[in-house]
Amino acid sequence: MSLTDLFGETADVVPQGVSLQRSVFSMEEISRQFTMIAEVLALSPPFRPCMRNGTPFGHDISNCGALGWISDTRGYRYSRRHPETGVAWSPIPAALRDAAMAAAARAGVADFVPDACLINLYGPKGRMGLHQDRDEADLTCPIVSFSLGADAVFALGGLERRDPVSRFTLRAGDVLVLHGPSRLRFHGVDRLRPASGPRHAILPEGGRINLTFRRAG
Ligand SMILES: O=C(O)CCC(=O)C(=O)O
Repeated sequence: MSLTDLFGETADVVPQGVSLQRSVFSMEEISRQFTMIAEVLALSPPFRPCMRNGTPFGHDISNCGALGWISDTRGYRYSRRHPETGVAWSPIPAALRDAAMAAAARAGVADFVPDACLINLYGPKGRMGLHQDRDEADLTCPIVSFSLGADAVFALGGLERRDPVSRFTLRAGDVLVLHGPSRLRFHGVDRLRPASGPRHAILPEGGRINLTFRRAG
């Protein structure tokens, strides 16, 4: 049985620790979120990270919050400063932080206070390989992820890379929380449906913005 089936109508059989919250944000709220993100990006401009072997990522990122996730030839890690400007990240806008805390609470996690928000800026051909989020100090804190812009085909696996992967669509306004026994599930983005979803000047050619809130420190 795939998560597409599971998430279709029968939310009671979604794996423990996976909370898919559909259409949490209206188009007006998404538009306000785009504005907040644009303000963050004016202070913490998008940059293209690379893997440890020097291969550049396929998309730009930035961050807000006390800590920001970066990747370069020294590996994956959190940093207090933008790797190119050397300036501290701007704070997580209060409305976004509150929305992330509310999403965690709906998933059953009452005390989540994010100190890091990774901003993934996918172009129309954006994707992200299957991976685990494990650079955070406390891996018991949830991951709260907002989808904005184009639809994405999201891949969710198990706790081992070789575990079966289920795929389902994340649309603008959807929120996904991974917590508890699902906190370390492998996950990734197979592809976008670039013609879908709301557009914004942040991504003039279309694409998707993902905000991933974490407790990093
Ligand atoms: O774009 C997404 O929905 C997933 C992002 C993600 O997995 C990550 O930033 O670690």
